[in-house]
Amino acid sequence: MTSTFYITTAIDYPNGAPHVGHAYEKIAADAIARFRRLEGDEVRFLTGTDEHGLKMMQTAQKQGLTPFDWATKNADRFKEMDALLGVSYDRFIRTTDADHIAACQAIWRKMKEAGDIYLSAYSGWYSVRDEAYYAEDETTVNPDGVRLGPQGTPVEWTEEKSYFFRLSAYQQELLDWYEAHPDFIQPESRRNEVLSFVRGGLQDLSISRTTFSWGVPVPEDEEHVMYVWVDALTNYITGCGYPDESSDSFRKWWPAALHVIGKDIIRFHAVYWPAFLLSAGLELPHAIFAHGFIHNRGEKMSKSVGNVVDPFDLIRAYGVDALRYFLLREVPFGQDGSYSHEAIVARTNADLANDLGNLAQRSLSMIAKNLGGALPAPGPLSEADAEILASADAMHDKVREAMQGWQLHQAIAVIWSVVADANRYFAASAPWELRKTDPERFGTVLWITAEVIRQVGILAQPIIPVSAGKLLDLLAVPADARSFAALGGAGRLTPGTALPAPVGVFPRYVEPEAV
Ligand code: ME8
Repeated sequence: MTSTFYITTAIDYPNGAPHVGHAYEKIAADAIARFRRLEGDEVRFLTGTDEHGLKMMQTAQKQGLTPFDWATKNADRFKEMDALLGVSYDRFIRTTDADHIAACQAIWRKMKEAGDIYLSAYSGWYSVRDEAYYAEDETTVNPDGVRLGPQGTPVEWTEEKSYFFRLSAYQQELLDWYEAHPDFIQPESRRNEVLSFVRGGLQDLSISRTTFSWGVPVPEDEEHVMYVWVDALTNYITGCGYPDESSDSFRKWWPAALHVIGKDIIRFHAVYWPAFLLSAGLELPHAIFAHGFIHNRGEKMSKSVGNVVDPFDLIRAYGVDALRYFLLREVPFGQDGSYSHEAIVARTNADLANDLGNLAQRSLSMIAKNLGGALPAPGPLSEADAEILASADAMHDKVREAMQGWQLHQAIAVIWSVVADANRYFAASAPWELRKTDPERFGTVLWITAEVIRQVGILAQPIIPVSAGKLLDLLAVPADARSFAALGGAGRLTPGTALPAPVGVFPRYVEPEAV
């Protein structure tokens, strides 16, 4: 029986070009989406851009563009990045899309009907220059007695009409939900962080603004636009058919199986979002996974430091699959990780070019040269043959287990440990000697090696889709025999199959000056 799996990423602020952190999240969500498709699930994968808010408006003004044109220009860059990375989304949502505006207004009305939205006043230290409110402890008083915000601009005590969401009413319901659904917030460290925040008490949330207009108008009170997070979070339900709750699409996909987000926005997703959904009478997503941050050589990336890594540069320098492999293998999913040229070169050359690439190249060339390119038939299996075949057959269960906790790096480790075993098996079997001394064993060793590579290729598709596809092409695995259903004994390579001439699939990275 196939099940449905609806996965989403955060929607990025298109207030500039994408950086490697944006790329990382999309790659990870894409790997999970591809994994579930290969497991046989029906998958819907949503990503997009979060286009409203004061900052978007301000930057657009500086560029001499309308906010919408500025957002479009950058949203196009995000789409271009996704296309290059092979991000297999089903919809790229923009929060300026007409159906999204309708969805935001619909959920707002539901929350209002539930008695959870009320008009009051928002007060705080307001900087006209920054167009932002600051908390008392973010301000300082200078020697002239002028109070300044964190950017050094003067602030005044200001009160503004604002709609509030009765978040305080949801404290217990949220805590009960977290307790009843221990996997709702992952990883564990983030769950604990959210639990202690909510236990500390929740204050009502200001959810509208009157100081700027670049946002979704509040229904029946167009002086206000919605707080950008009400608008942004709602994308997850717009993306599957809301507000038409009785539509086939909404009933099929909602609640989402997984929201993949970064650790900095866990509170919005694990506290505000479920409270909005509860208020609107909608079901809650099954899980929220917060990944860590990618740093540049251990340092936080920031525009002012000038160390922001451009994903387009990385793709050009290393290739898409090397980048995908590196980020997913090197960074334990849920923890912070670091990017450096040396680390990506080391991974690419060791794991991809040497371990998997050479094994494929050596074994397939032997078949091409000595057996006319036809897959040999295995003879009786030795203990070593049976052992490596059993390890290959056992990968699927282990990978699946790792993926139950979204441990992508662990899933890759399982596959590459079999690659390492296969290399040892190949070296110990010394097929280059068997060729003359024992042709039957020669065929057996090559068939076994090819069969292990087939299973590695199938399982590696979510991680390195293009190269894994090429590897399976070299083994003449038909398109309909590449899903996980063909793993293990179900899809063994057929002796006698004519293989295409082997070509290298995983190029070694060579420093440009060394070429
Ligand atoms: O937060 N490493 O947008 P955003 C890894 N629009 N991930 C990173 C990162 C880094 N260095 N920097 C950012 C927003 N991210 C909102 C989301 S969702 C309804 C609205 C992640 O463009 C970040 O954690 O600032 C978030 O998940 C995503 O990139 C978009 O960040």
